[in-house]
Amino acid sequence: MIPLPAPNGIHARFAVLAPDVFRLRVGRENGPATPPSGAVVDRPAPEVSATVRRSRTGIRISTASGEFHWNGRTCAWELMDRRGLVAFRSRGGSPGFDHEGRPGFALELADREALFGMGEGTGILDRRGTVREFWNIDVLGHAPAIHPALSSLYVAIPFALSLRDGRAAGLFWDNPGRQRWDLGATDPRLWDLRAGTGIIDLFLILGPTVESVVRGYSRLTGTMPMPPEWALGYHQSRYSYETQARVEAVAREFRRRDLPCDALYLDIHHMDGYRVFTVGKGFPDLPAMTRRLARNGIRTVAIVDPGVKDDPRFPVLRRGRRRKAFVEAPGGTGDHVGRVWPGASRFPDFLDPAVRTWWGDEQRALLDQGIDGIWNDMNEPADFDRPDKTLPPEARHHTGDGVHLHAAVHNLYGQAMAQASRDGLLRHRPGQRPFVVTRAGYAGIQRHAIVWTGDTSSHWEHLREAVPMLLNLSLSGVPFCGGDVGGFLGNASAELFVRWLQFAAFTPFLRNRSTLGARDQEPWADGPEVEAVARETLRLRYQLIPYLYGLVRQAADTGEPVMRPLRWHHANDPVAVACNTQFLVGRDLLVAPVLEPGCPSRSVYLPNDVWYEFWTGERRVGGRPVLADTPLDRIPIYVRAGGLLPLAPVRNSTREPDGHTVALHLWQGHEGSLNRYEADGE
Ligand code: NBV
Repeated sequence: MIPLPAPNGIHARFAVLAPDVFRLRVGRENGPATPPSGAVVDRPAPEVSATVRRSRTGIRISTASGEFHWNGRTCAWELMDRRGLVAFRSRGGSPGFDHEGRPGFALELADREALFGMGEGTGILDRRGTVREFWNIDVLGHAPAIHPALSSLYVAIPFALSLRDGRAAGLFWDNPGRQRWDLGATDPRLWDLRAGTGIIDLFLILGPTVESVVRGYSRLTGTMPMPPEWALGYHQSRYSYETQARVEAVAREFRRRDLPCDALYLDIHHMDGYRVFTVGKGFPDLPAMTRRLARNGIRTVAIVDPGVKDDPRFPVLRRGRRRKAFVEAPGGTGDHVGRVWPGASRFPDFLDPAVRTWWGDEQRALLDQGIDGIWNDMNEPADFDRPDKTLPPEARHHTGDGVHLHAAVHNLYGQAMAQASRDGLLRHRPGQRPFVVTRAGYAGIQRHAIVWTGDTSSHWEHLREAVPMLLNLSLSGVPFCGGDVGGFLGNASAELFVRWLQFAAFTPFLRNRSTLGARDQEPWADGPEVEAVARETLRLRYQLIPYLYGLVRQAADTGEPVMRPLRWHHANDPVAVACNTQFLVGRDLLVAPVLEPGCPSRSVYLPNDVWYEFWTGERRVGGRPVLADTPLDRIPIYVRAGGLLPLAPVRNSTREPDGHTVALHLWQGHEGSLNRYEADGE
């Protein structure tokens, strides 16, 4: 790294990681460092040529793609692209440290600059004008309707994609402690970034396109591994299918009604008194159940929560204690004992690589009974008894590189748990792609798990918010994401359920879910009319799997997400930038879900191109809104002229092999291309 001149007491360095990717590190001389987060995947840096010029006041470092200026007296800095246009410019005496040594800095916001990404969050696509905290929390029913000032959810990804005058740039502050970004909420011209601990460690990416920034960020933090193909199927879950008999009855119903379904989920009631990795009396023969489901093409996924019941007779607890596997209480006075579903519980210290291995091996108890995938919940981690609902800030983690206090590494806990789950599956199911779903995560979570967006409520507002939420997650390096169909808490009306399912059919992770005490929400629960619409929707989803699978392959190769904001492919269309209610699936499919009750039609903005209405084949010239009819069985979808859609034939619900026929639908236009990917699915 290149040392930067700095005032006394400040230690600043800069690195050129690629002509358009830079790293700026600013700490206090002898101050505590940020614990390594593991977010940035180490790759041998290619030889990058940069010119360094020093002056009396500072330093200029330039590459073929941009130039960085640093003032050694004030620590002011700016990053410009190759045309000399500013991507980021600091404001005031920043970066710096407050009187308690907490790092922070501020950036100027340009007129009409928009800010995207930042992982999971409520609100609209452009986050400018809001406050975002990065601090994973367990929050029930997450939307402004319930929490007007909600600024944190389960996943923290301190990465923003800024868009000014059509030019994109990215900023990632790698610090897994608490961060607070005021994105022009207090002063509309200022983006203020503060952290509770650690140092300033920024990764800066020059675009100029949204695509190049997301690819650059994905190179830094890694791309998702290929999931098994069944991850793209329809999944059914509820809190809880409490007995084996009920699970088997649900599976039979799917097959009897010829409805596709690839996975059923076991929520916490499958355990013996919520003891992790155990199976309770309600499931007298789990291996026989998973075998029967498998014969019908249905996988079984089990929930795994981190809290280990503090029961001295519980073998998992005993083995964990023998290994000193649990997070320590403040001051190192024994293990921290908190309270989650099992009652008093200890928390595995997933930041310790040896604990991750142990946990991954404990998973064998489930795998041996035919469980196909792992679903990590409560891994923020949630701790019911504490006022802040998580581990004490001074609880102690033993990481690979020493002891760290919880406050400094909080956002890594869920990520490390997902890593333990995935690595364990890789070890114990060699040759099969692991299937792991997580609720919590940090930058880079895509390397370990699929992200689902937690406990929404069955409200129209939450359906509406799901569109920008999944798009921003997708822009934050997490292409494989989805939310509970129908919303989790409360009862979805039949109409809300249908509209949610129609939307989710175009999101990578498609799982229907409802909560304890809510009414049934399987596709047949609302009678034959809704069941028929659900069947058609699911069949369309299964027809699209070859297209989606190709997009997932692309995401695994480059980080380009499956779901993309209109802006992604229509950079010069000013209306497309701000669109919160539509999205693209790949380049060729535009989806305009119905997000309001009782709507016989909705307005759809077609970006500047030529489009075909999917259902009727009608040709439409874009650059203007059109009115789409939206009877209950219709979701407006458009295909770009030149689009190539590989569609699987409508298969029966067990997805039996059909000779691998795929029909290629060509939508007449100037040019098109297709990434076609096939594998055995495993
Ligand atoms: O395990 C129970 C639920 C689960 O169904 C849900 O998906 C999680 O997000 N879990 C939260 C615990 C709390 C439910 C009120």
